[in-house]
Amino acid sequence: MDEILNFQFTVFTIIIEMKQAIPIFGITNFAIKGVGLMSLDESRNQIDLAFTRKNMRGLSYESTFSGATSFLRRKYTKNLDGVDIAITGVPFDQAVTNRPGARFGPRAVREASALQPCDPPMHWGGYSPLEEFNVVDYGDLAYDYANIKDFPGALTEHIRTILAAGAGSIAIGGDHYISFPVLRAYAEKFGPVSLLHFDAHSDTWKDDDIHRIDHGTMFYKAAREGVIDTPSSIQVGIRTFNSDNLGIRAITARQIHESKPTDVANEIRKVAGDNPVYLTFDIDCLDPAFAPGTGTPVWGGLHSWQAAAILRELAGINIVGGDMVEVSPQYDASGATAIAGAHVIMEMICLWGWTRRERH
Ligand SMILES: [Mn+2]
Repeated sequence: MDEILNFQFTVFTIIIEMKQAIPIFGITNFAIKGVGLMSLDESRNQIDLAFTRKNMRGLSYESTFSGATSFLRRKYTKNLDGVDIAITGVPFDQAVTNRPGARFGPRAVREASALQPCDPPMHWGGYSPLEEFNVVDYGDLAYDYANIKDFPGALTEHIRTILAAGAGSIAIGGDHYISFPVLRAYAEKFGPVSLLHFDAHSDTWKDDDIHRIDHGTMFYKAAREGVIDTPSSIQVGIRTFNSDNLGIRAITARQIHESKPTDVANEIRKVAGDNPVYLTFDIDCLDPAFAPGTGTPVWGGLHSWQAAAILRELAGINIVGGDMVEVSPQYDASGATAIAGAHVIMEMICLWGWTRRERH
């Protein structure tokens, strides 16, 4: 057995040396270092880092298919001391207009994320936010499923607690209504934020009943309540008609298909300026071919490479928090939707960390 392993290590070392000599396909020496022999060694022993991890930082070499599935194998904790980003699940889907199931989203996305924490993310030039920042899994929001009227207040308080500790939050939905109670907490701290909204739908349908809990009208309410600043907000990937979008700039999916990711990112930067940006990503922004597991799919959407490239091109934007919503695992036969959602959140972590790294 040892001989076989030694042989494999020798071959592996030669491959590493070759790649170091010829840095092709964007493979950098730094990235290769991250998948060296040590990771194979550690993968034999690491297990359940979600609760055995001693440190909030660091990659994970735990076998992707085993162990407790916190988001990106981060430490599960309710202690926010020194935390930079708290990932939190919001398993709520009582606001949907069509297919339910997003309450199971946080679990599916945590499981899907087990593929990602063994390397620094690709296309960030060796930058490794999981090693530079304290990112934890703060667990899920607790709420009374049969007392829906109490849900918004419970979620606002949950996020308020995270922000008061000096951390940023990234919520895993849940349906898209969850963004509204989250935004209320952000507005308390930052004032009206610029909403950077990836979605097939505008979610700004007129609805003057503040007590209605609806995942298609909450940004109308957020605008009316003044928790988002509409002139500096922008929507990306829209492909459903809305005659009154409250003056919010929208880049349609077709416009994205007919332009380059860099141009889309530049337009977003121009609209958002240096304002605090809250990034909300409805997974149905992606085409149903890439994200079938969602409640209200619409054809003609973004390819996952387009979303990945646009997000990467936004490096340096003043992001203060975010969410990824509407993953509904029972319509996600291949698991692709949850995988896409986990990648979106990794990019949000990169964006958040990149901004702190550049500015502080
Ligand atoms: Mn949507």
